[in-house]
Amino acid sequence: MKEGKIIRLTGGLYTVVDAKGTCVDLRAAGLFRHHNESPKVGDDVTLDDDLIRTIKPRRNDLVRPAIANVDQALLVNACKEPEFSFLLLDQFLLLILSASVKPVIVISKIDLLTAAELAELKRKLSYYEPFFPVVYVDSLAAFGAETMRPYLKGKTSVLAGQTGAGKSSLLNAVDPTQHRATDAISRALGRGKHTTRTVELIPFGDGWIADTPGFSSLEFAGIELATIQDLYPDFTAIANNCRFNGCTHVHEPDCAVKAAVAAGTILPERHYNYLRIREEIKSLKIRY
Ligand SMILES: Nc1nc2c(ncn2[C@@H]2O[C@H](COP(=O)(O)OP(=O)(O)OP(=O)(O)O)[C@@H](O)[C@H]2O)c(=O)[nH]1
Ligand SMILES: [Mg+2]
Ligand SMILES: [Zn+2]
Repeated sequence: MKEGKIIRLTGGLYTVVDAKGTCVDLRAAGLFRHHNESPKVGDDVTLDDDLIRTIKPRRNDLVRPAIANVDQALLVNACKEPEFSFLLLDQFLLLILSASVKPVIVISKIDLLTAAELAELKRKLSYYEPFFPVVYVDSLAAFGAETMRPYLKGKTSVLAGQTGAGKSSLLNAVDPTQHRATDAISRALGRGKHTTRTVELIPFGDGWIADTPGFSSLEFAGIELATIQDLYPDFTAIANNCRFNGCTHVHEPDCAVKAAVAAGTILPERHYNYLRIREEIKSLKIRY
């Protein structure tokens, strides 16, 4: 049995690359459908001449973007166009961490802010830096491509973010041999479509980068409310000082996290958005 890695999926056809770099386009064996699973981009698979036969166990498995076996997700958030949002950033971090994938926060389009606006954004985002890498890029001037490179070396990275955030532009900046299609956000949204339509792994040095379609909303279905406080490293760093084990930092007395919010050592928006996300997950549960 031959082995390979799925790097693209278009119209039910998988592109699989073997260790020598040879690509073949194949369908998946019917067996998968009976087991209610399907191969996805990033999967290591066995294949014969006609079909993908088995999927090797996944290290991790993201639903959106749909990809398996990545080392890290580059969470691309524009400073502007689309407008930067701390709520979106926190939702995004939670989703990636719940899939056990390491996030890298990428702030794109920094050329669209004045020096004062950028300084203010950096000041606020410095809160995240002890817990996650934060990188600033201007992909059009290829500034930031150099800052990105050390993070990409030898890794499989997936670009994730809103449509128009600048994912494909960033890929073009770090790898000038790439000419991924990009489009102005107003036009992309006006068409009601994403510029990038499929998830695709692109070889980069001795690693890979996946370009993906942007999202216009995030889904929390499948996330366990009871465990989300453990996915906030800034909260867990002090949660052992909460009075109760398993404190959710919502209504419990003598909560160290709420005390830190009041004292300003935890960013108040971070806790406020945490409460909003909890409500969102709760309302999902009721519907099911
Ligand atoms: N000013 C500025 N514009 C940028 C930058 N990066 C991307 N853009 C522009 O933003 C628009 C969207 O960029 P894309 O790279 O297509 O965005 P995307 O995230 O790949 O979008 P989807 O494929 O739809 O998910 C394009 O018009 C880009 O030229 C940047 O650093 N600065
Ligand atoms: Mg794109
Ligand atoms: Zn607490």
